[in-house]
Amino acid sequence: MALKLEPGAKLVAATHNPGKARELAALLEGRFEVVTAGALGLGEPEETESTFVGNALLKARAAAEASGLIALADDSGLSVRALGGAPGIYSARWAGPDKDFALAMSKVEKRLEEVEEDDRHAWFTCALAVAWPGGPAVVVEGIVKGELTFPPRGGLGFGYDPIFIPEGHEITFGEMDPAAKDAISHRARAFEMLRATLF
Ligand code: ITT
Repeated sequence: MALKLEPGAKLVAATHNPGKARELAALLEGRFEVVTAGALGLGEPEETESTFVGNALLKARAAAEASGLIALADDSGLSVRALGGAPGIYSARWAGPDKDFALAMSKVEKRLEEVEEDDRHAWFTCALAVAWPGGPAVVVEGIVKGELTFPPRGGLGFGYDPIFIPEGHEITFGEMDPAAKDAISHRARAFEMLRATLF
Protein backbone atom coordinates (compact mmCIF):
# COMPACT_ATOMS: atom_id res chain seq x y z
CA MET A 1 0.00 0.00 0.00
CA ALA A 2 1.41 3.39 -0.95
CA LEU A 3 1.47 5.59 2.12
CA LYS A 4 0.10 8.72 0.55
CA LEU A 5 -2.77 10.99 1.47
CA GLU A 6 -4.63 11.96 -1.67
CA PRO A 7 -6.17 15.45 -1.79
CA GLY A 8 -9.81 15.30 -0.70
CA ALA A 9 -9.33 12.10 1.34
CA LYS A 10 -11.67 11.72 4.29
CA LEU A 11 -9.83 11.91 7.62
CA VAL A 12 -10.95 11.71 11.21
CA ALA A 13 -9.19 14.18 13.49
CA ALA A 14 -8.89 12.00 16.60
CA THR A 15 -8.95 14.67 19.29
CA HIS A 16 -11.44 15.80 21.91
CA ASN A 17 -9.51 19.01 22.61
CA PRO A 18 -11.25 21.96 20.86
CA GLY A 19 -8.07 24.12 20.85
CA LYS A 20 -6.09 21.41 19.08
CA ALA A 21 -8.96 20.60 16.72
CA ARG A 22 -9.02 24.27 15.65
CA GLU A 23 -5.29 24.32 14.93
CA LEU A 24 -5.33 20.97 13.11
CA ALA A 25 -8.27 22.14 10.98
CA ALA A 26 -6.32 25.29 10.03
CA LEU A 27 -3.30 23.17 9.04
CA LEU A 28 -5.41 20.69 7.03
CA GLU A 29 -7.65 23.38 5.55
CA GLY A 30 -8.85 22.82 2.02
CA ARG A 31 -6.81 19.64 1.50
CA PHE A 32 -8.97 16.95 3.10
CA GLU A 33 -12.48 16.26 4.21
CA VAL A 34 -12.10 16.34 7.97
CA VAL A 35 -14.56 14.87 10.44
CA THR A 36 -14.01 15.13 14.17
CA ALA A 37 -13.94 12.33 16.72
CA GLY A 38 -16.73 14.14 18.54
CA ALA A 39 -19.00 14.20 15.49
CA LEU A 40 -18.50 10.44 15.07
CA GLY A 41 -19.11 9.83 18.79
CA LEU A 42 -15.71 8.15 19.22
CA GLY A 43 -14.53 7.50 22.78
CA GLU A 44 -11.26 8.72 24.28
CA PRO A 45 -8.78 5.85 24.70
CA GLU A 46 -6.70 5.78 27.88
CA GLU A 47 -3.22 7.18 27.17
CA THR A 48 -1.16 4.30 28.55
CA GLU A 49 2.12 4.84 26.65
CA SER A 50 5.15 6.62 28.12
CA THR A 51 6.01 8.87 25.15
CA PHE A 52 4.23 11.45 22.97
CA VAL A 53 4.86 9.26 19.93
CA GLY A 54 3.43 6.18 21.64
CA ASN A 55 0.28 7.97 22.74
CA ALA A 56 -0.26 9.62 19.33
CA LEU A 57 -0.05 6.19 17.67
CA LEU A 58 -2.38 4.65 20.23
CA LYS A 59 -5.00 7.39 19.65
CA ALA A 60 -4.72 7.25 15.85
CA ARG A 61 -5.00 3.44 15.76
CA ALA A 62 -8.01 3.44 18.11
CA ALA A 63 -9.83 6.06 16.00
CA ALA A 64 -9.01 4.31 12.70
CA GLU A 65 -10.32 0.98 14.00
CA ALA A 66 -13.46 2.54 15.50
CA SER A 67 -14.33 4.67 12.44
CA GLY A 68 -12.97 2.70 9.47
CA LEU A 69 -11.40 5.98 8.31
CA ILE A 70 -7.82 7.19 8.06
CA ALA A 71 -7.17 8.85 11.43
CA LEU A 72 -4.92 11.72 12.46
CA ALA A 73 -4.08 12.03 16.18
CA ASP A 74 -2.01 14.55 18.10
CA ASP A 75 -0.27 13.94 21.42
CA SER A 76 1.43 16.98 22.78
CA GLY A 77 2.55 18.78 25.90
CA LEU A 78 4.80 21.23 27.69
CA SER A 79 8.17 20.17 29.12
CA VAL A 80 10.02 22.32 31.67
CA ARG A 81 13.79 21.82 31.97
CA ALA A 82 14.03 22.73 35.67
CA LEU A 83 11.28 20.18 36.40
CA GLY A 84 13.06 17.34 34.61
CA GLY A 85 10.71 17.58 31.61
CA ALA A 86 7.43 17.68 33.61
CA PRO A 87 4.54 17.94 32.99
CA GLY A 88 5.44 16.37 29.59
CA ILE A 89 3.04 13.60 28.61
CA TYR A 90 1.03 14.45 31.75
CA SER A 91 0.30 18.02 30.55
CA ALA A 92 -3.44 17.43 30.15
CA ARG A 93 -3.63 15.54 33.46
CA TRP A 94 -2.08 18.46 35.41
CA ALA A 95 -5.25 20.41 34.56
CA GLY A 96 -7.39 17.91 36.48
CA PRO A 97 -10.81 16.51 35.57
CA ASP A 98 -12.20 20.02 34.95
CA LYS A 99 -9.42 20.74 32.41
CA ASP A 100 -8.54 23.86 34.39
CA PHE A 101 -5.42 25.29 32.78
CA ALA A 102 -5.23 28.26 35.16
CA LEU A 103 -4.69 25.56 37.80
CA ALA A 104 -2.17 23.68 35.65
CA MET A 105 -0.16 26.85 34.98
CA SER A 106 -0.11 27.78 38.67
CA LYS A 107 1.07 24.25 39.45
CA VAL A 108 4.03 24.78 37.10
CA GLU A 109 4.82 28.11 38.81
CA LYS A 110 4.57 26.54 42.28
CA ARG A 111 6.81 23.59 41.37
CA LEU A 112 9.42 26.02 40.01
CA GLU A 113 9.33 27.95 43.30
CA GLU A 114 9.71 24.66 45.21
CA VAL A 115 12.82 23.63 43.27
CA GLU A 116 14.20 27.20 43.70
CA GLU A 117 15.32 27.29 40.09
CA ASP A 118 15.72 30.44 37.99
CA ASP A 119 15.89 28.40 34.79
CA ARG A 120 12.68 29.09 32.83
CA HIS A 121 13.60 27.09 29.72
CA ALA A 122 10.74 24.98 28.33
CA TRP A 123 9.54 23.42 25.11
CA PHE A 124 6.35 22.17 23.55
CA THR A 125 6.33 18.80 21.77
CA CYS A 126 3.74 17.59 19.29
CA ALA A 127 3.62 14.02 17.95
CA LEU A 128 1.26 13.55 15.01
CA ALA A 129 0.25 10.05 13.95
CA VAL A 130 -1.70 8.98 10.88
CA ALA A 131 -3.16 5.46 10.95
CA TRP A 132 -4.95 3.51 8.24
CA PRO A 133 -7.74 1.17 9.39
CA GLY A 134 -6.25 -2.32 9.77
CA GLY A 135 -3.05 -1.05 8.23
CA PRO A 136 0.15 0.88 8.73
CA ALA A 137 0.81 4.13 10.51
CA VAL A 138 3.21 7.06 10.30
CA VAL A 139 4.29 9.19 13.24
CA VAL A 140 6.36 12.37 13.34
CA GLU A 141 7.34 14.81 16.10
CA GLY A 142 7.99 18.55 16.22
CA ILE A 143 9.15 20.84 19.02
CA VAL A 144 9.34 24.57 19.71
CA LYS A 145 11.68 25.92 22.39
CA GLY A 146 11.02 28.93 24.59
CA GLU A 147 10.89 30.47 28.06
CA LEU A 148 8.16 30.49 30.67
CA THR A 149 6.74 33.69 32.11
CA PHE A 150 4.43 34.34 35.09
CA PRO A 151 1.71 35.53 35.52
CA PRO A 152 0.01 34.13 32.39
CA ARG A 153 -0.47 36.63 29.53
CA GLY A 154 -3.05 36.61 26.73
CA GLY A 155 -6.37 34.93 26.05
CA LEU A 156 -5.63 33.39 22.65
CA GLY A 157 -4.64 29.81 21.93
CA PHE A 158 -5.31 27.15 24.59
CA GLY A 159 -3.73 25.13 27.37
CA TYR A 160 -0.36 26.46 28.53
CA ASP A 161 -0.08 29.12 25.78
CA PRO A 162 -0.32 32.14 28.17
CA ILE A 163 2.95 31.22 30.02
CA PHE A 164 5.06 30.27 26.97
CA ILE A 165 7.22 32.76 25.03
CA PRO A 166 8.66 31.06 21.92
CA GLU A 167 12.37 31.58 21.20
CA GLY A 168 13.04 34.80 19.25
CA HIS A 169 9.79 36.44 20.39
CA GLU A 170 8.68 38.67 23.26
CA ILE A 171 5.01 37.76 23.48
CA THR A 172 3.42 34.55 24.69
CA PHE A 173 1.54 32.12 22.44
CA GLY A 174 -1.52 33.35 24.33
CA GLU A 175 -0.92 36.86 22.97
CA MET A 176 -0.01 35.74 19.47
CA ASP A 177 -2.27 35.87 16.46
CA PRO A 178 -3.35 32.25 15.63
CA ALA A 179 -1.74 32.44 12.17
CA ALA A 180 1.56 33.56 13.73
CA LYS A 181 1.48 30.64 16.21
CA ASP A 182 0.63 28.25 13.35
CA ALA A 183 3.74 29.43 11.47
CA ILE A 184 6.21 28.40 14.22
CA SER A 185 4.52 26.00 16.63
CA HIS A 186 5.48 22.43 17.54
CA ARG A 187 2.24 21.35 15.80
CA ALA A 188 3.15 23.23 12.60
CA ARG A 189 6.65 21.71 12.62
CA ALA A 190 5.31 18.19 13.05
CA PHE A 191 2.77 18.88 10.32
CA GLU A 192 5.52 20.05 7.96
CA MET A 193 7.18 16.64 8.35
CA LEU A 194 3.92 14.83 7.79
CA ARG A 195 3.38 16.84 4.64
CA ALA A 196 6.83 15.92 3.33
CA THR A 197 6.14 12.24 4.08
CA LEU A 198 2.54 11.76 3.04
CA PHE A 199 1.24 14.49 0.73
P1 ITT B 1 -6.87 14.63 22.95
O1 ITT B 1 -6.08 13.50 23.57
O2 ITT B 1 -8.33 14.34 22.82
O3 ITT B 1 -6.27 15.11 21.66
P2 ITT B 1 -5.86 16.16 25.21
O4 ITT B 1 -6.03 17.58 25.63
O5 ITT B 1 -6.09 15.09 26.25
O6 ITT B 1 -6.81 15.92 23.94
P3 ITT B 1 -3.04 15.51 25.13
O7 ITT B 1 -3.15 14.31 25.99
O8 ITT B 1 -2.15 15.44 23.93
O9 ITT B 1 -4.45 15.98 24.58
O10 ITT B 1 -2.61 16.71 26.04
C1 ITT B 1 -1.92 17.79 25.53
C2 ITT B 1 -1.81 18.84 26.61
O11 ITT B 1 -0.76 19.75 26.35
C3 ITT B 1 -3.09 19.61 26.69
O12 ITT B 1 -3.38 19.75 28.04
C4 ITT B 1 -2.76 20.95 26.11
O13 ITT B 1 -3.37 21.97 26.79
C5 ITT B 1 -1.24 21.05 26.18
N1 ITT B 1 -0.80 21.56 24.88
C6 ITT B 1 -0.54 20.85 23.76
N2 ITT B 1 -0.30 21.66 22.72
C7 ITT B 1 -0.43 22.91 23.20
C8 ITT B 1 -0.35 24.18 22.62
O14 ITT B 1 -0.13 24.34 21.32
N3 ITT B 1 -0.54 25.23 23.39
C9 ITT B 1 -0.81 25.10 24.70
N4 ITT B 1 -0.94 23.95 25.34
C10 ITT B 1 -0.74 22.84 24.59
